[in-house]
Amino acid sequence: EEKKMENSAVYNKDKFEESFVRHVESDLARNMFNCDDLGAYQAASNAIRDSVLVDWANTQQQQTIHDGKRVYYLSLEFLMGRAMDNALINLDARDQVAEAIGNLGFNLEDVLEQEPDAALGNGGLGRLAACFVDSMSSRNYSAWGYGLNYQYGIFKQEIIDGYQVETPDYWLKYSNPWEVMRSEIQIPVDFYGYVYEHYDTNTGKPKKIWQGGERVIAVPADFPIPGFNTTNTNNLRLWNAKPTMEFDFSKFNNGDYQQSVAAQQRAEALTSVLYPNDNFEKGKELRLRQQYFWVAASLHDIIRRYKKNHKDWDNLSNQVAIQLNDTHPTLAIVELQRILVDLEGLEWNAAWKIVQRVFAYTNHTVMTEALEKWPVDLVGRLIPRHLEIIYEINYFFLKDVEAKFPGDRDLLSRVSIIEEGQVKSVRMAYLAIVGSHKVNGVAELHSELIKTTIFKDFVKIFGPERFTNVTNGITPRRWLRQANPKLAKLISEKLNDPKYEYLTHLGNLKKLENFVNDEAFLKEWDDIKFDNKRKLAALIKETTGVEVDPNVLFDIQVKRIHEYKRQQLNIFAVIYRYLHIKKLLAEGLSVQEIAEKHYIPKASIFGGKAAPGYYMAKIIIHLINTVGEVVNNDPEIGNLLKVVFIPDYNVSKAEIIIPGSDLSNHISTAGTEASGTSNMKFALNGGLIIGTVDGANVEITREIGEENIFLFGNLAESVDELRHKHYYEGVKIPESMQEVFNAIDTGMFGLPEEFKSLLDSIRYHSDYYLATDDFDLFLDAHKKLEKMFGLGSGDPTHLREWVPKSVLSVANMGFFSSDRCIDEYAENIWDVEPLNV
Ligand code: 26W
Repeated sequence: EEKKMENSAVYNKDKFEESFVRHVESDLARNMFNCDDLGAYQAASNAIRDSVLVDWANTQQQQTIHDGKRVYYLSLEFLMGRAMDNALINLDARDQVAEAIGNLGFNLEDVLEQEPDAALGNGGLGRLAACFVDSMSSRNYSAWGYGLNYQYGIFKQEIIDGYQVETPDYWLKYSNPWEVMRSEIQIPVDFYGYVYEHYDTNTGKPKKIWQGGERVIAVPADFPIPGFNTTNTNNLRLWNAKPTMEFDFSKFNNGDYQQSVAAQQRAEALTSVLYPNDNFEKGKELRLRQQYFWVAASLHDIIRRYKKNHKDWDNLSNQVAIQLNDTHPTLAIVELQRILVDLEGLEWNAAWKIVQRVFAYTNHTVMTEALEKWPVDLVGRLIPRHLEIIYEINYFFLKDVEAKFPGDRDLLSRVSIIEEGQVKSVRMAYLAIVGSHKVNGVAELHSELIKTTIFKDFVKIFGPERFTNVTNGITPRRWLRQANPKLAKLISEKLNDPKYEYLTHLGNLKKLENFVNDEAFLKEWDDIKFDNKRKLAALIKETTGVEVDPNVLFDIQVKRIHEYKRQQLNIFAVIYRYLHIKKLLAEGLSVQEIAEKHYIPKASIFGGKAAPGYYMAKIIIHLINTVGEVVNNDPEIGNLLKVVFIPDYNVSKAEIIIPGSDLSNHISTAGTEASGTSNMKFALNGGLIIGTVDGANVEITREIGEENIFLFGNLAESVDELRHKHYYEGVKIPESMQEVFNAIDTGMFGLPEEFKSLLDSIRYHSDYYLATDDFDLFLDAHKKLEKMFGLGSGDPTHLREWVPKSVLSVANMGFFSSDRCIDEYAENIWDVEPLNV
């Protein structure tokens, strides 16, 4: 502890101020008199980074000396959000730095606001990877993340006239103090070209040689990942694509210098943009190029590190565990086989056994439109040798299947890694399963579903042992301490835990149950919620212009817009509510009477991005906005109902929105949401959930108790039958929903044609996501829960019925820490233990 104070500027105000000024003067080349908040952010970040880098260097050195097994988490997305506040929290230096920054004439909150989000991800999968790197550092594992350093993150969303408009997110407008460029590391990655056979005089055998046609250089940007309450600091390595210095001399000699330079410049385009699709596969060549570039560079790096101390390839899986975050990095399996066979001269079978022991694959979706398939032609052109290896892997695999299940031609064609369809393609999920020793789903229900549906045949072939479950988790450092400092503090006081150790032992939250009858405590708890709602109301006012009263029920749905997540169900219910409030008003009831007897005042709050090419999702956004336009401008309705769409939902906004929720919606069609992770974030912040029996909602219910969550809707096991019924007997629209459709069709919310295809997908195209089957159940669940809410803060019903549920939710969320989740991966999949540096 004392040493900490001596060594590091972040624990010593005077030293921090000195360091800050030095960074202003020498890094920014400014002086304190013209240093604005942005300058202060950069100088402060640099000063904090200096401390992080000391821990980082020590950690890496210790890990190298120890020479134990390392974990490599390959993810095409890391949705990190802001780094500065997180670093201060994990270093336990926030108070000191806040004071030092104050002494220098700045306000920490304002300074933190300057940092752009690192939004290098789409949604759940990317944010999960970010929570995981936090937990891997905090739990003292030796683990690296590998990804791409996109110059453009997920697009920024503006809402113009009620429509989503995308603008580029050039997040590196100012230099990024949190990245360390490693220009000295330059890894060549080849594309295209051809394969030839060469007689190897050493072995007397023929050997395959791949002669690449185009070369790009991979240069890493490293992001230190400090753990909480430990000096363990891992590395997140994100690759940049750079041109080679090797010019095309034939072009050059032909006087085509311009073109030669232009071709070079294209290299940088490789890592320029994150693909904005979530749960939808669109086989674009540049995307496959990104995947191979990233995988080849990462494996080269991993193998280079291994070779420094090791010669025996059989030992590779004792030193290296590689986790594939979905199928996006599946080519790593092929690349490692190529390295071992073609470059290191191992025999095929020996190499393949090593490969299988090294890799494990996490599946995040059962939706078939999201499963990656790459046309054989494209793969063969881009990476010709890899296509040959894929064919060979498939050949040996199918041979084994044939030996195990002789004569089952149907089975062979069902499980073949190559799909013989209209466009012959590589099925990446099958390749990932065949090349891994473990495959996991991300919540119990999901892990069961993949075994009985999309991967059923593989359970038969490899046995159930290859398949396992690791229920997702979230980091309580960001999602409680950082997002909700007041609640985190109250908890630390109640648990008698001034050092916030519960943030790494989240099961300790259980002790909050002791206070569930303590009225003063409940009041304190509710006051914090009210305060968070005020902050959220301010964000709403600032981003939409709409004023919402923090006393009303905040009913929130924020997540990517997708038909399966059913924002349409939610907005239909809002319209239904509006129509019925209007009826009561027309009958002469006052707003007050309606609030007391029929519909409690509430604000329906939405947010989330639609993939730019997802037509239906964009219609849903438009409908939410036009409903808001009508409702919010209705002079009769007072605060009974407000409808807002917060533009550009991202990690930083989530940190404000989630703590301010009374109720959040996780209402996917049963069986479609693999896990969900925002459900965990909301519950950990004392919001109640209305949800379907889907994904992690099931386990959340088990942990917090079914009286503390509002579940509704048809179960996953009924979905097939209901779809079948819709298809053969037609869709039955419930009366309640018909009222809503009539209102839309008569133009209450703008031109009905604009919403026609959304309504038609339900009434004429089989209602695939079962909105009609769950609508009345959804309305019923609302009726039930609204009684319990009472009339918000101060109301005795509210304090007696609602707030205790909020406390009990938080008290029982310990299981959903990503620390637990990472420990499970470590024990059951990676076979690694923490290393105390
Ligand atoms: C190839 C296009 C594409 C892009 C992204 C396909 C699939 C994806 C992701 C796997 C989608 C995703 O983010 N899935 C979410 O993963 C979360 C973390 O496990 C789960 O909590 C969500 O339920 C799941 O939708």
